[in-house]
Amino acid sequence: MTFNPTRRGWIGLGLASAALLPALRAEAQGQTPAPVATGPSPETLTLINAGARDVMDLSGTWRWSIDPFRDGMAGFHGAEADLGHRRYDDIDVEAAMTADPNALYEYDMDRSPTTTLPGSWIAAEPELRHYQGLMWYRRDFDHAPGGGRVHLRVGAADYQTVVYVNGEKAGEHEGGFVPFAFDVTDLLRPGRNNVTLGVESVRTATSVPPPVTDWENYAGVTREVLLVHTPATFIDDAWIRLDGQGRIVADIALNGADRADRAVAARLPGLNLTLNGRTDAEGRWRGSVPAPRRLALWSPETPTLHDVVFEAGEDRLTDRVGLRTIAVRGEDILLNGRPIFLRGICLHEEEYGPNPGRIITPEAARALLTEAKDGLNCNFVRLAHYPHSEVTTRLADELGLLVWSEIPVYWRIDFANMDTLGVARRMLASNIRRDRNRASIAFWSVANETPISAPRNAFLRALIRDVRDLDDSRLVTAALLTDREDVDGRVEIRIDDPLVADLDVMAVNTYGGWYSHDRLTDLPAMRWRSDFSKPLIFSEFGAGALAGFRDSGATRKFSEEFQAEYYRQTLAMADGIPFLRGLSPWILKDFRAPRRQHPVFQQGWNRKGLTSETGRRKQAFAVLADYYARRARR
Ligand code: GCB
Repeated sequence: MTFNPTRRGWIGLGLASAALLPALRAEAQGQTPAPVATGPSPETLTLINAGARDVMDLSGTWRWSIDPFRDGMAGFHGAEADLGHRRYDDIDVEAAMTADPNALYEYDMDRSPTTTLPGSWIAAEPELRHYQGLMWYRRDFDHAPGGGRVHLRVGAADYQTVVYVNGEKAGEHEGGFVPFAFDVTDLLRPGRNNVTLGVESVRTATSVPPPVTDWENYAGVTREVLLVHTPATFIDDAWIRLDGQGRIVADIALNGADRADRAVAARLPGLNLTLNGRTDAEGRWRGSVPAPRRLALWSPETPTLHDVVFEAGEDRLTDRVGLRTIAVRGEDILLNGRPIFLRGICLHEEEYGPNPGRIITPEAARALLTEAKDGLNCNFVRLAHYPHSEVTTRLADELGLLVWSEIPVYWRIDFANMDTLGVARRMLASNIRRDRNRASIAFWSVANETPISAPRNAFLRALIRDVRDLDDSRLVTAALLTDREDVDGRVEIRIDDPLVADLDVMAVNTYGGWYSHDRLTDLPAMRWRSDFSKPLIFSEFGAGALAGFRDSGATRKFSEEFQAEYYRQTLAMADGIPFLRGLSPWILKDFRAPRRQHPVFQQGWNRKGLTSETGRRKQAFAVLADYYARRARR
């Protein structure tokens, strides 16, 4: 994996002498910009539930230095970065320049301005609002060597990150929404240490997600950075769940030199249950026991969580988990064996407020999820279009909301590119490993609105196979595109994507009456047909409205009345689809979307929220809340 900032060569032109121009142009045209970091990505650790360990939270004040020309990554003619620009060096720049008057440094991390992490830079300073490129972050911390190992874990950084500790490279990572961790034990020294993160936010045609999306690219470090202490051999991954045969099944994977043939256990003290055994040569173990007869199952109505303790030698990891089953029978989705209708809503990872920075504190997540659960009467949320914070998925467990979790395989991914597939697979695996213990997660989705083609089908099938290998206790889905035809003067919408054969549940996004010229009153008469006998979810439908813009006739797009009427008619259409088993309309709250630039109605926001960005409810909010209240009583 390499950084691949597409415009690097052109940026370099501004700095180059005339003699260098042809070479730079060739580089820019040859599509092989100098890598920011080279070599294969070291295996990142899972470090499941790292927050429950002995950690030093590095959230708070960091120094930062903008690097729009990426001089800290490479010299302007493509070779190694010059000494004077290498933000990651373990050096006191001021002392070096004082000691040697000939020395030239054009940065000084110790004297750079400060910012607060986690949080995207776009919300931190007005002049960074539209900056996409490279940013360096640096902070010091104290370390007292003890036994065991120390790992540096980044909750999420958008989009590619290179990590240095005391000037030595610890690792690099691509993908903005999943955690990664590197063992930094051998890079630490007693006393003062420093960590430097280089975060590149630009995405290319081969990235996941691609550069063009309908949401804000929240550049920077958006989740917490932790130093995690573990014993020398430790529990890297642990997973417990209820299977379809009434057994509680646990998996443990150890990391470290002594991982083979080690005694391990998973205890559920509240249930008086212990599962134990010994790891195999790779440090893995799986065990199972019959579930107790009167096991309190997790559901949206009764989100019961049980304490669990995983043990391996001196390592001990605690969690709280729900136990439940989710399955499909014919056109029904069964939760704990009973058919369920999903009363959902979509969410982006964006907190309420006029200037969100993707800072999902427990309070921010609670404000969003309680509005879904208590305000709208939801039992389900679709966390679009990428893995959201663990804070959110843990809160969904606690509040009782089923979750659709997805990776950003969105619109125009480079489906023929094996590197792109590699990025998507790693992101999917990280997301699943991070959240397999969350009872709330019912669906892993592998794609959103991806046009059918042979490479796309192969790409998505590889992802579906991965999901099934990694987690057999949940359903696989994808938000698909549909075909539409006029049959005897009536609109017929067909779901005939060949991928449905590989999915447990089919899902479609539908915007008739908003993006199409259909009259809203014609929506209920539309007929939905599928070649497959599977449950269907409306994974999106929605219409824009600017909070406070009114039109009593309900004919003007962007009026609250139009949006409310759109909801009434679309819900009437939904009621007529016999195999529909759930809805997650688009979307809880207005969200930042740079492609939405109507100067009066949008101003850079997608206005399909049922509330404004600050949480003001629009008329359609009550339409959906009432509909769900009635549905819940059926
Ligand atoms: C969609 C996309 C979503 C967009 C939405 C819209 O189908 O999946 O990301 O934001 O439509 O508002 O157009």
